[in-house]
Amino acid sequence: MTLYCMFSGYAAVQQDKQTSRKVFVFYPSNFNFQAKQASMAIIREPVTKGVILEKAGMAVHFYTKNSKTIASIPVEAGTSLYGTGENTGSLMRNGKKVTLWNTDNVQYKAYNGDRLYQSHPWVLGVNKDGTAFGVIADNTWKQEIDLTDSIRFISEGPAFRVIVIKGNSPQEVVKELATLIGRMEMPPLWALGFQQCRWSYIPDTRIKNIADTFRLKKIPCDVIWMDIDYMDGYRIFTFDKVKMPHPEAVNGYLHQKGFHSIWMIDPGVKAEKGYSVYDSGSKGDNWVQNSAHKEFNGKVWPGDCAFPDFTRPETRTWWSGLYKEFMATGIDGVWNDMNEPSVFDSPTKTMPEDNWHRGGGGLQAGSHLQYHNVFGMLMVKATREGILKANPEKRPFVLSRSGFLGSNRYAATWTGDNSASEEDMKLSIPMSLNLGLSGQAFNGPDIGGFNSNTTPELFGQWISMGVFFPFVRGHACMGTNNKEPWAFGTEIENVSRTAINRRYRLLPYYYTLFHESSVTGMPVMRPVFFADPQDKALRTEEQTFLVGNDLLIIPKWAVNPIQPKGIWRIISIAGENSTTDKYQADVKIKGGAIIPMGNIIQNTTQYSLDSLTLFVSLDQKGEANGTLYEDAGDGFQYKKGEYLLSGYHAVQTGTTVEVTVKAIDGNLKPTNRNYKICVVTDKGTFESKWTKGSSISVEVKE
Ligand code: MIG
Repeated sequence: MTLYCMFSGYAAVQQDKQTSRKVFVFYPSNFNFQAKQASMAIIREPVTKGVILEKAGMAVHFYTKNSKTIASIPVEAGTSLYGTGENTGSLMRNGKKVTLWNTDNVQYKAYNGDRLYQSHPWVLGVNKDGTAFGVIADNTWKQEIDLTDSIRFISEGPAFRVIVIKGNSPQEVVKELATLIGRMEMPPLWALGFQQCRWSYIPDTRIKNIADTFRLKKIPCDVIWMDIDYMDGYRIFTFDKVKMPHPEAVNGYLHQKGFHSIWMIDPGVKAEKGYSVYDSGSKGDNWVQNSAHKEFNGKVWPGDCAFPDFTRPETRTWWSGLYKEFMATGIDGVWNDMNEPSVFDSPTKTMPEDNWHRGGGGLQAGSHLQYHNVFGMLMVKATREGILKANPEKRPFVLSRSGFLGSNRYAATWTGDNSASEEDMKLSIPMSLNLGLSGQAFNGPDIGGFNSNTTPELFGQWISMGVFFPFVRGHACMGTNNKEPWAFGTEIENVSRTAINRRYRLLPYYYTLFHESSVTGMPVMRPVFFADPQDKALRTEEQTFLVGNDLLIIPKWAVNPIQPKGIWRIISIAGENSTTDKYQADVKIKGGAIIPMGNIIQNTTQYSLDSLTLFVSLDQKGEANGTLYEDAGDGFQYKKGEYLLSGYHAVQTGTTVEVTVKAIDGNLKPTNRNYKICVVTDKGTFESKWTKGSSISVEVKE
């Protein structure tokens, strides 16, 4: 590795021969290589070859000021900045300041909403000409990202390295980010369905009633969530004897009706001798310590709690082990909440900064100031390992509230405690987009809004666009009105059913996108400027969004959204006519795209590709292309080749449109399925008959 001095730092560069992506690593001159420990964000170290730094065309200035360590990257005028993780505010981040200090920010109100549950020391930049770059500040300490006139990372820790990615497009840069920090693992198919939550469905009879109502009303749903009140006095890994006497019976009931169940586990362990989790945790010396190196206690739901020191490998192993019996009750997924960690009786609402983590396995011992931001990520890493060990044949599903750059490797996320307001509904689009641009593809908001009562109008609007996010869950705070799809009267019940049906019909497309994301790191939900990074008019568009490359979602409330150039045609997915509907979002398909759609089903246990509809929208040349990924929907056989990637190609000849199907990759044999093609043209939609075989055609003539 050859190092060249520039300003106060050094850099080395990695170039990927296949693509135009390049990675530059900048070390400040006072970087302590001896103390260097494994990066928490990066799991694949860039291979630095040594290239003359001037070619980076970019400088990183390192300096200290007011005892803070700063890395500053100048930004050319006209550059659009994104990323910075979970944010309120606009999609484009220019001019913003964000604090990276994971915070239980009820209602996004404290600190002007610029300090939320997650930390991503990452900025994506799109240059004037549509080429792009990204910057990682590779440290976990409390820090600020200041984008008021350049990109500045202002950290409370020691000198840190900066990694710069350059690429021909923002897509290239986001993919390279995922190469460095890791991609999400393929989730189980059921996690892509509609999910219903409330704080809390209790007692157990209420859970059954909610599940029954979904089936009775024919509103598709895949998951029911168990919030904190199922526990015995908020003791994690226990069940209340009166309100939840038979968890295995509840899970059995849900399974039999085609639901999966997700149950909450918080990090705080009630500090009470005789409680088995506390006893076994104490025996293994597993707790975070205070500055005097004694067990730290802080109040959360159960009262005084001890907190596992997830920086210790032994503690993570102990924590993983707790899931064995828990999962054996038939639990399908785990929700880790409060893992910033949130602490009620502390002025900072979290642990003191001088609390002590002991590390191990390549991690130094260090203060909470150093490890606070990765507490949640290390927790869900251990949770994921635990549930995988408990059910080795199943793909784990973990939802985490807190996170750090790279926590997408272990868990999906939601955007925390939003409110039932139009503002928060609209905000959910740029929030989810920036999370996706920061490596966290599997995310979404509480649909309907968590805090305060939701009006029928708001719910109707929210569900109509919320079903197109990667993670689709309705949730409600204790004490608020009922927020199930049927709780707002018949009109909104029907609106919800149609919206959710649209999601279920699109599952083959979503599953294909999740597969793509797990392979390349591309987000599932994408900003509109991805359609044309050179079109500056699209850079601030945040009322609408893309799903993959080929669907454009336009909520009913969007006012003069800016649409990418080219052909975009409205489609009807589940019988709706969005052009006249008061609620259903317009869904436009790109010219040149083929979208595979399934039938309306009530949950993913009914998922079948035996009859598949291909929505075709021809480009100017009269052609279109699409793909479909399929596998068992759960388990790991796909890693051994048990999957099938199919390609669809459409051509118009005269007034005939013909689609041919071919297998592209994977060992699964294509089934002899029924296809219908549905060609969307400017003159209307033309449907073929159901046809078997690998060639389907239809006449497109009135
Ligand atoms: O202090 O478990 O964000 O989704 O319903 C509140 C109860 C604790 C916060 C989560 C919310 C959840 C609630 N939790």
